[in-house]
Amino acid sequence: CMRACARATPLASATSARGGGKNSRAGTTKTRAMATVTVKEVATTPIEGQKTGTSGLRKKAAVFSEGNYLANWVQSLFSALPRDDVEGSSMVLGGDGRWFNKEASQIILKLAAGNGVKKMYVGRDGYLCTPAASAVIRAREAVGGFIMSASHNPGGPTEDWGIKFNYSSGEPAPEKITDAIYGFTQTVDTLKMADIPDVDLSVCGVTKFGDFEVEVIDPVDDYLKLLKQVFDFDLIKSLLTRADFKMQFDAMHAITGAYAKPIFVDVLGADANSVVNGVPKEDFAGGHPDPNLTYAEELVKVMYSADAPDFGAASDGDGDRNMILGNNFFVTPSDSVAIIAANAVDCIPYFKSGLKGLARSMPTAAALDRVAAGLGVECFETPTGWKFFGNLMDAGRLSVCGEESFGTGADHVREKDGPWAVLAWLSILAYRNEDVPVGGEKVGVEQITKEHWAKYGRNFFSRYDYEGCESDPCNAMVESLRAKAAAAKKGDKYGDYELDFADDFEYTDPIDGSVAKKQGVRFVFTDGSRFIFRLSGTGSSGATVRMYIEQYEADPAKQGADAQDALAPLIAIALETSQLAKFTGRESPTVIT
Ligand code: G16
Repeated sequence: CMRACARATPLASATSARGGGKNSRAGTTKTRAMATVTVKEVATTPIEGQKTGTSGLRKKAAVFSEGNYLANWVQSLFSALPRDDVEGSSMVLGGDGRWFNKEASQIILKLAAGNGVKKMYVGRDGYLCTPAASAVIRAREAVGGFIMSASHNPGGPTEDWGIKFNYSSGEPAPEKITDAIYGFTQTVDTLKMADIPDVDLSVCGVTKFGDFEVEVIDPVDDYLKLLKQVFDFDLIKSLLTRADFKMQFDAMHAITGAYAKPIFVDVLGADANSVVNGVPKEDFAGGHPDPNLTYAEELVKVMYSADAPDFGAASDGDGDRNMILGNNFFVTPSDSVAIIAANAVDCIPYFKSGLKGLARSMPTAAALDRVAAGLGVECFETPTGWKFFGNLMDAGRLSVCGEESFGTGADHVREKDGPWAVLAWLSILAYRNEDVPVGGEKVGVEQITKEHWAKYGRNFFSRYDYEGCESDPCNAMVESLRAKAAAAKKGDKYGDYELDFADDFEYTDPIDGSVAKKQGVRFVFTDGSRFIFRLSGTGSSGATVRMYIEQYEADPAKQGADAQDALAPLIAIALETSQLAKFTGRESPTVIT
């Protein structure tokens, strides 16, 4: 579907100015000639608070769509990147299809052209799920890419919007870049906007403006090609086409709707009804596209019914998170990554020569560490945020990693990958059921998980989220926890638990030596049990407190307990130590995982 459309904008004859430059009012412009595309220098003024969080900049959509809010950040990004990286480069643009992405795409394209980018690859309709964006950056050898998404946060004019930049290996920009962007947002005074018309993003093809070109690409192609290299599609197809196997994938009206039918149904032969909520909507149909037990309630209801499918999965707004369910059974993300890692070499061709290493974020339960020990490979404990895995992958020391926040992935891309996690589980199920005749006793998600616990032990885990709190009392609570951790001593008693150590997690990147401080206050006990508190870095307003609880159980007779029951004493201790109710006024969490 190539539509070559060469439209060279005429050279502007002069570098005329109408009040542009440093001290001029926002909104006035001056033009200057640049190759064959005219670049306007639009005056702007810095906007407060454009600091990147755990994953990009996230704010209310109304904030982003107002004035130069987005343009200021994007211009600051171009100013922060080395000139040689930007000039003449290729970049990628896509997003989760939420409200304002269409307008934002046009703003970003004009700024890209104005700042010297030569070529932009854009997913059709502005669509690219986050892992696909990472795949496209790598496949097209782009210098980086923009992902327009506030991830699992709701979308629409009154909800959230977000943007992040991934660098040339396809990974979220490291903090040294995001810090530099923030620096420029505090002084930005000029936007370099190419004077080009809006580009039709609804049709694949190339549009040229002088030296600058925009190529609209199919959002699925590069990514699907990569997934076919990673997995044994014939093996997965043998499972999905069995008459006695049923799956349900819930795209939550978000971006994986654009991927689920082409991949699961069209290529892998799943029944068309196995994809639900599969059409991406700008407001996610009013839903909260966060695949957890609270927000993916439609899927949870089906998977906990009498007639439940064998396998259930959901993904989030931008397709990087995943939730895995079996028939009346939930797999915690911490267990999920451990089980995938334990089975990867047998079931997934990409890993057939072995795993280089494993990694999890600090609050993620340590089930993965036990698999790493069993396999004899390194296991890294990083701060929350996928960006911390990238260096390890680039250095060839990490194959599979995951986070308790429903993120699972591998080094085929540099993002967590929802569809990949689903295909990984389907690969394990297909492998385990290869010799089971149709109508026979199939091996299910629950059996695979329980066998894993029996072999490695079970790391009971739960996370409590207190969403939409006021920021100041939450900050005060974290400060008080820091003080308590600093004063705590090895051997201190917390109920039946004996303290091993307490600290505020700090990470030194083993590859580049960069240090990330204040990444979560943790109290770790001598039996490996832990509780951890940190504030979310992905909200768009207010504060969200996350409390993480973990306890190891080696005895198979006790592994079947409900996690909330098994963890109740430690939860009570964590709530008491933190004085959470007193600080936040909250008696109960908004989400329990
Ligand atoms: C982002 C990051 C993840 C992180 C998650 C939760 O995910 O990419 O690495 O674990 O946020 O972060 P926080 O606890 O700070 O809210 P996503 O899916 O929102 O991009």
